[in-house]
Amino acid sequence: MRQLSRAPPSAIYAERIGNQTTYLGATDADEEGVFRWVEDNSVVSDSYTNWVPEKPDGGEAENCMVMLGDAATWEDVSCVPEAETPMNFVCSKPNGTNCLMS
Ligand SMILES: [Ca+2]
Repeated sequence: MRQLSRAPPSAIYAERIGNQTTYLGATDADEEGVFRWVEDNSVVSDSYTNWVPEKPDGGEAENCMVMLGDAATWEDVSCVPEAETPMNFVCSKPNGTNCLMS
């Protein structure tokens, strides 16, 4: 998953994902209220953040961080998307390699 250490290049995200809500790869499932990147378990608030004001606020029912396509801000949502609205995701990879999913 894509770990953000700075503001995302908005033009690239806008081109690739448009206006769709996208899973960024951070969760507070292990410790409520402390979002960590799945890539290396580092705490999100130790780097760049862009939460919607008053977010995250979903408690134990919302443990996955998403970026809202229209504003590139973040919210906490359920990690189990509804079947009719599958979740998009962003990942990064070195040139010449495949993007691994787990
Ligand atoms: Ca939570």
